[in-house]
Amino acid sequence: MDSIVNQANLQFAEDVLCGLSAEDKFLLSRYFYDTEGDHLFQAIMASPEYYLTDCEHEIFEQQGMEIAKTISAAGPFELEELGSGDGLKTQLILDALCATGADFIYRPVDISANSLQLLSNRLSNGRPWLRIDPINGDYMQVLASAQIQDPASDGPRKVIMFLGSNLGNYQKTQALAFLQLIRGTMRQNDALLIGLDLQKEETVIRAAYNDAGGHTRDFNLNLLTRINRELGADFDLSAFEHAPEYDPVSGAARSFLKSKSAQTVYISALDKDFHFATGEKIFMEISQKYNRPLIEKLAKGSGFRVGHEYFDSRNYFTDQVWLPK
Ligand code: AVI
Repeated sequence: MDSIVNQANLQFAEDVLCGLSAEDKFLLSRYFYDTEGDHLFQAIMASPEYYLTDCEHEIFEQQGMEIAKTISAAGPFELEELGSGDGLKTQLILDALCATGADFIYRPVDISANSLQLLSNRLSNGRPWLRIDPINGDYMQVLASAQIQDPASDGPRKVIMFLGSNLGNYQKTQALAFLQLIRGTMRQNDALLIGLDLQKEETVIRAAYNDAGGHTRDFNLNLLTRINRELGADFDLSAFEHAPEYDPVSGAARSFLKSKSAQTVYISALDKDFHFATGEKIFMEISQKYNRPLIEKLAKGSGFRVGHEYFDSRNYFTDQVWLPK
């Protein structure tokens, strides 16, 4: 590989090589989130079609007190949030926990040190009671490491939060493995608060991943821009179109970029050409939508039982408290 690849983007280069060399081309959605990708995701969340954020916000606004009572009933705890993001929803839970007199420390885990700093500042402002202890790192690695206490220790009880239907961005087997990893760090009195997007009318889901403002399209294309910039590629963005799909049988919403013509893209960091046929697709992201049997299967398969379920007024989204079986 060319000298353009430094330590930081070696993994990126390897993943792009692997994805674009596959028979069915793919890129990993975790690479969406560079600075521009973060901005575009904010724009998606603010778009009228992207109902997920509003639904979860409504659940926390309307039922935050009940959720707070449920998760704090078993005594003092650490609240560990995986992929904390901008914290707009989290603050509703934190305030509800404070109102119920819960004894807890908030530990947001995020890959971006900058986001964590902003989050800490925002949440601390006006909340002198909040004890916050951020953990900077990839949450997979953090979970696997000792930073989050191991189940054999006798540290404080913990509640892990994984919101926003982020689980849906994992393929089924990966999602199960991830939940098993979480379960492996937990003891009997711990709990998982998880947000999951539900299967619903097709048109609603299709619109959420194909907003009229074009933010989701730009979010996908931005990954090609990132490859151009960081790996010295010559993707012509105008030669690809955003082509989302939804399969109501499996509940999988998938995003693809489709090549508008037969073309060749050169990536200098890999010193390699990649050929695209007319209509050939690059699989970009899965956003799994759930139903009760799927949820039960995931919970059971990873050693949990569904303890409490909360829904928004349209039954589009659910936040659930899962307990170790
Ligand atoms: C972060 N994740 C839950 C979003 C989703 O809905 O799958 C990412 C996203 N991709 C396109 N729009 C939103």
